[in-house]
Amino acid sequence: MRIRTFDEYQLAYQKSIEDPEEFWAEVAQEFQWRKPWTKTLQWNFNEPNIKWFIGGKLNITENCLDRHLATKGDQPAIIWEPNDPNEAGATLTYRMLHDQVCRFANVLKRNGVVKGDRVCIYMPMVPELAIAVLACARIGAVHSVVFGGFSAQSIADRINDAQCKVVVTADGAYRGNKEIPLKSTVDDALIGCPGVQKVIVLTRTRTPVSMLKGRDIWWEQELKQVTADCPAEEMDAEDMLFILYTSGSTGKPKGVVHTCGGYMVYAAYTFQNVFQYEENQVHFCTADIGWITGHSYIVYGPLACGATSVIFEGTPTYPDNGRFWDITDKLKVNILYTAPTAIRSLMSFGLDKVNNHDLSSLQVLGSVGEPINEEAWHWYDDNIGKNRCPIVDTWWQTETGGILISPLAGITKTKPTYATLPLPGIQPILVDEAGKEIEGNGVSGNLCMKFPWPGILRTTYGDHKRCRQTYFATYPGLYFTGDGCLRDEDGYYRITGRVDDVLNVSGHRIGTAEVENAINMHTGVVESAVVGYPHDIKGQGIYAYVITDQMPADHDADLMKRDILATVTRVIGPIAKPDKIQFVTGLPKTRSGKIMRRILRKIAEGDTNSLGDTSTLLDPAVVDDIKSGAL
Ligand code: 6R9
Repeated sequence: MRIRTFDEYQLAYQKSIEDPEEFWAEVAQEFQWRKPWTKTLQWNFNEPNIKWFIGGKLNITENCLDRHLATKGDQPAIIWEPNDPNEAGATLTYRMLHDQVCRFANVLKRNGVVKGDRVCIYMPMVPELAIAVLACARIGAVHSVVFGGFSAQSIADRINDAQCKVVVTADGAYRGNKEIPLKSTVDDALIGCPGVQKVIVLTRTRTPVSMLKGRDIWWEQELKQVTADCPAEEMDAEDMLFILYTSGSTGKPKGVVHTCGGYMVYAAYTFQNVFQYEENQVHFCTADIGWITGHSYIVYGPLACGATSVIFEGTPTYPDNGRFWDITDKLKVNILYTAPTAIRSLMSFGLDKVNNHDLSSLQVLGSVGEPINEEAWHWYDDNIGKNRCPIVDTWWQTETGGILISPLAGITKTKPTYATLPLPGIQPILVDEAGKEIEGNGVSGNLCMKFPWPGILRTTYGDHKRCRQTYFATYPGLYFTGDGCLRDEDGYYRITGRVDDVLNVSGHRIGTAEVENAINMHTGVVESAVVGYPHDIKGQGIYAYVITDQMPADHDADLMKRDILATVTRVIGPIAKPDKIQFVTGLPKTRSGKIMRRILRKIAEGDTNSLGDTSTLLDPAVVDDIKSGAL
C-alpha cells in the first residue's frame, strides 16, 4: 500500500480508477480480518447506499493494537504531553495501551454497554480519551466524541440524537491557564437526557464534582473491578464505528456515521502515504480528538500503522507561544500536523520562540482545516521546516473520513495554497450551479466526487434522508462537498472555501443558521443574520446583524452584546461566539423574504462600494442604514 515515487503515485492512481475494487481489495488485505469479505464494493449515490468489504469481519482495535504486540509491544503508541510542561507526561507502549483499552472495555461492559450501544465521550486531551474511544471500538459500542468547547445544551442535543446510554467524562480539563469544569457541564446536559444510565468520571483536575448515587461512578474505582482480559468483539465491516457531529448549512448538527472496515482502511492508507510515515517516527497532530482530524490522525490512522502518536492537552500559547516548538524539540517530533489558524497566530509573535528551539527532528509538515494563505504557508516552510520539510496541505472533511486531496510528502511537487492532487481512489469533479461538469484545466466550480472511497460517510445518524439531501441530492449521482475549488493549468486543486452557509472559524465548522438560532433565543432579539468575514488569525470571523425589539441606547448596547455572547455560549459553546455584533433596524430582504447574504457579507468585509444589484430588495434603504453603522 506504500507509494514511494511520483511514478508509483501515478500508477496507483491509474489502477484505482480503472479497477477500484481490485485496488482497494489489495490495500485492505494488509489488515487483519477475522473473515475475508466476499464483495469489495456495492454502491449507488442516489439513496445513497455505500458498502465496502461486504461480509468482512474484523475489529479495528485488533488492527490498531493486538497485531502490533509481537513486534512493537514495547514501542510507544501514545506520548502524552500535559497542559503544564512541569507536570510529568506519560508514554504508553502498545502493550500498555492494549492493556488499558481492554480494562476500560471491561468497565464499559460491566456498566451494561453492549455491541451497538452509543457512548458519548466528553473529555480533555488525555490518554484516557483515546483509551475510551478504543474501548468502545473493542466491544462494538459506537462512540460519539463531543469536543470540550461545546455547551451543555449542545452535549444534550448530541446525546439525545444518538440515544447514548453512557457518558464518559472527567471532573475537569486544563487548557492554558484555564480550568474547565467538564463534569458540571455534563450534569447540566443530563437534566435533559433521561436515557443516560451511567456517567463514568475520570479524575483530572480534582475540581469538586457532584456524583449522583447510582448514576455517576469514578473511572479509577471501576478499573479496580476488572481484568485486562477482553477479547475483541467481531464486527461486520459495515457495522457502525462512530458518530461525529458536524455543522451544515441548515438546522442542527448532523451525526456523520463511519463504519469499521472502510474507515480503518482509508485512515491508515492515507496516514501512511500522505505523511510518508516511516517506522519509529513520532507524529504530532495538534487537533483535538473531538474533531475528525483527531479521530483519523491521532488515534486510528497512526495506531493502525503502528506509529507513535502525540496527544497534547494544552494550547499553542501556554505557558508561552513557543509551546509547539518546545514539544517538537523535547519529543523529537518528526511529523507536525496543524491548522493554518495556529500557524497564523504563532506567526504574529515573531521568531524569538521559534529560533531558540531545535526543530531539526522535523521531516514533514501538514496543514488541515481551512485554506492556508500564501504568507502562512511560506512562514511555515521557511521558519519551521527550514525549507527542507515538505508541506502537505491536506483537504478533507468529517464526512470523508480521511484526506482526499493532498500532496504525498516529498513526492508530489507542492505549490503554496494548493492541496494539489487527488489521492488514489479519489475522483474529483467540478460542476457549475446547474450540475454540469466543468472540464479541462484553468477552471473553477463546485467540488464533487463521482466515485466512493472506503472512508466516505454512510449516513447521518437517525436521518438517512438528510444525508441524501445534504450531500447527494444537489447534483444527482455525485457527492457534493460544499466547497468551491479551482483546478489550475497543471490540474492542481485549490480549495477556495465553502460555497454554502457554513463558516470556518479557526478551522472549526460552524453553521450560520445554528448561530442565528442561538442569537434569536436571546430575549429582545427579533431576528438576526450571521455571515463570515476575513479574519487575520481565525481565517473567518463571525459577524452578526441583530434586530431587537427596542434599539438599545448606546450605553446599553455593549451590555446587550455581552449578554448575547453569553446566550450563544450557553446554547452552542464559546467557539460560536460572534466577533462582531451590529444592531440594525432591518435586514436586506428580497420581495420573497429571503435575506440577501451577499450584501451582508460585502458590508462585513468592509467592501461597501460594490454591493451589486440591490434593486430587487424590498426596502433598499436598509442597506444604507446598515452601511452607516458597520463595524
Ligand atoms: C478535516 C476537516 C471540513 C471543511 C472543508 C473545507 C475546510 C479542510 C482544508 C479545507 C482548504 C484545506 N478544509 N481542510 N479548506 N484547505 N486543506 O477540517 O474537517 O471539520 O469537517 O471541515 O474544512 O471547507 O469542507 P471538517
